[in-house]
Amino acid sequence: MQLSKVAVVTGILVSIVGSAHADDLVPGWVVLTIGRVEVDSTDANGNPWDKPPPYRRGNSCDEDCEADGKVVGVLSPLLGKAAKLMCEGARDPDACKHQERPDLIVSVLAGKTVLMTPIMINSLTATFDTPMLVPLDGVPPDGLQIMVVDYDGPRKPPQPIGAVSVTRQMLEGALASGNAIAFQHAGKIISITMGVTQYTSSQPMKDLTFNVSGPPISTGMTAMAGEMALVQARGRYVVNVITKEPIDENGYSHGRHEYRLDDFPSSNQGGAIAYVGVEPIFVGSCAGVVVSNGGPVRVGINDNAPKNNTGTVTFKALVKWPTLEQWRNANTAIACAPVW
Ligand SMILES: [Ca+2]
Ligand SMILES: [Ca+2]
Repeated sequence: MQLSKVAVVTGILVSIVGSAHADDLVPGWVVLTIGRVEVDSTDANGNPWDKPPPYRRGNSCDEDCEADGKVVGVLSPLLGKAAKLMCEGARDPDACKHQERPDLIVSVLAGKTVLMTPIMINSLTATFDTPMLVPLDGVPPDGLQIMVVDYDGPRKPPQPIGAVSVTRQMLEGALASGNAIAFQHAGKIISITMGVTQYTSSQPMKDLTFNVSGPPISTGMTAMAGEMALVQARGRYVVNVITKEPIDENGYSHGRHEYRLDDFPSSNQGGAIAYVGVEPIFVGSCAGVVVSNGGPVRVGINDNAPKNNTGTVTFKALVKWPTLEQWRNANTAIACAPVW
């Protein structure tokens, strides 16, 4: 997802240097770890989660190739036929072997904030062990909504399997007792467990130099869902070997589209970028975001043919806990000021 909106943070620009810290126990913030999930093999109507072949392709087990063909076929019957054949041809024979097994994602919802696990393909049971950062003050009165869904591909709404509510009292009780929070039989969820631990932040700020002639590189840091990733960049380099036009970390808007990374089609070519897991973040001089999907933090520039580029970008990256207001606007760009 491209971040376009900037959160209205009350007058304070976030900066990395001002937020650097050592090992910290952060009172009022807990880590909710989604553990083991088991679900029924049929939906509420007694049907399998996914349709049988040929309604499938790639990792999207519920794709309807007939419908794809008909949609495109409105423009031209020949194109419609081609679209249907392409859809069927793209099928991965193993991706959807088991139509009774859903493709599981667990989402944690609080107001506008959505935190998510990775996907577990073709699973009636799955152990996620996905940590998520939750502020006790951010838990709505009726609790966090924990939703288990079957992911049916990017063009369909996720198919609900079941949902449970986790209240602040449950989180505090689990934290005090050390016992997992467990639910049985909620919708088509057979069971779901989650652990609660105190949040401690212990990742120091990372400084690194990126050579612009390579693909994105790891920073060695990992952000969990609900944590804030802050990245700033500075550099002067060349990505166009013909014109040799020097650019900086903001890239250039007249750069050619075909040289941009697939994940940054509308961001300046050559600009500094970052990924948290699979989540793309355009950095430019500085960017901050509370992430929905956790994962390793990588940095690079928006260029899919970097081999002949020359120069370097200096990055600073920090993963920490956000403010309550920032957490409540997860996945919205946070105004960020570079300090060198
Ligand atoms: Ca489905
Ligand atoms: Ca599915």
